[in-house]
Order: sequence, then structure tokens, then C-alpha cells
Amino acid sequence: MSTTDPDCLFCKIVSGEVPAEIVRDGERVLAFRDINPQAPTHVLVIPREHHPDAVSAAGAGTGLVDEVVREAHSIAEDEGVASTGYRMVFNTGSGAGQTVFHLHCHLLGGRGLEWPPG
Ligand code: D5M
Repeated sequence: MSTTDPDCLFCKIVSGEVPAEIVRDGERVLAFRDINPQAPTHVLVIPREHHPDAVSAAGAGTGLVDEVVREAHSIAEDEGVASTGYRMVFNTGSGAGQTVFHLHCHLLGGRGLEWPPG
């Protein structure tokens, strides 16, 4: 199975073809600042491998979703938002607002976060 999709925007960020403000550059996981931040801290954490969403990656049994979540928490600590609380969001499906079909965790923090989300 191919682990990259030549048409995928986030695969292009992984390869360096599209620039991004990289926060973490790990062996299996990459994190970069969202181009349209919705909070003072808004980082996207993604696997280097292409998986369309969190469910498909979890189903592949690679441990990647675990790694993405652990990396997001570690970044929240570094950004100083872990102690006050932060949000991890995996939009799954276009009806939920997913626009890029490469698994990504939105890490949001640094402001009050309302519930329910919009
Ligand atoms: O989230 C997809 C997110 O990806 C959305 O918040 C904008 C962000 N985005 C789109 N293009 C870029 C680039 N080039 N750099 C950084 N961030 C980007 P979704 O959950 O699919 O709606």
C-alpha cells in the first residue's frame, strides 16, 4: 500500500513541496502551525504516512493515532497550554468539516474553548 498520495496537501508538507511552520519533525509524526489559526495555539499533528482519517489509521494497527495524540500533548506542554486545558479535534468526514483527507489532529489552546463546538 502506498503511504503517500501525490495529490494530498499534507503529503506535500511532509515532503517539503509545500512550506509550513514546522513545530515538530519526528520520525513518524510531523506537526506544524495551522495556516488559519482558531486559537493562540493551533497546531496540526499528522503522521508522515498518508491515512485519510483517524479511523483508517487506527484500523491499520500502526499505533500512529497513539503517537499523534502523545505528540499533541507534548506540544501542548511546550506551548504552555497543557495545565489550563486544551482541545484535540479529529474532524472526520466532510459533514464534520474535514477538508484535508490526511489524518490530522487539531491541537487548540490558549483561550477559553466553548462547548458544544460549532
Ligand atoms: O482541517 C484542515 C486544516 O488545514 C484547516 O484548519 C486549515 C489547515 N491548512 C490548510 N492548508 C494549510 C497549509 N498549507 N499549512 C497549514 N495549515 C493548512 P480540517 O479538519 O480538514 O478542516
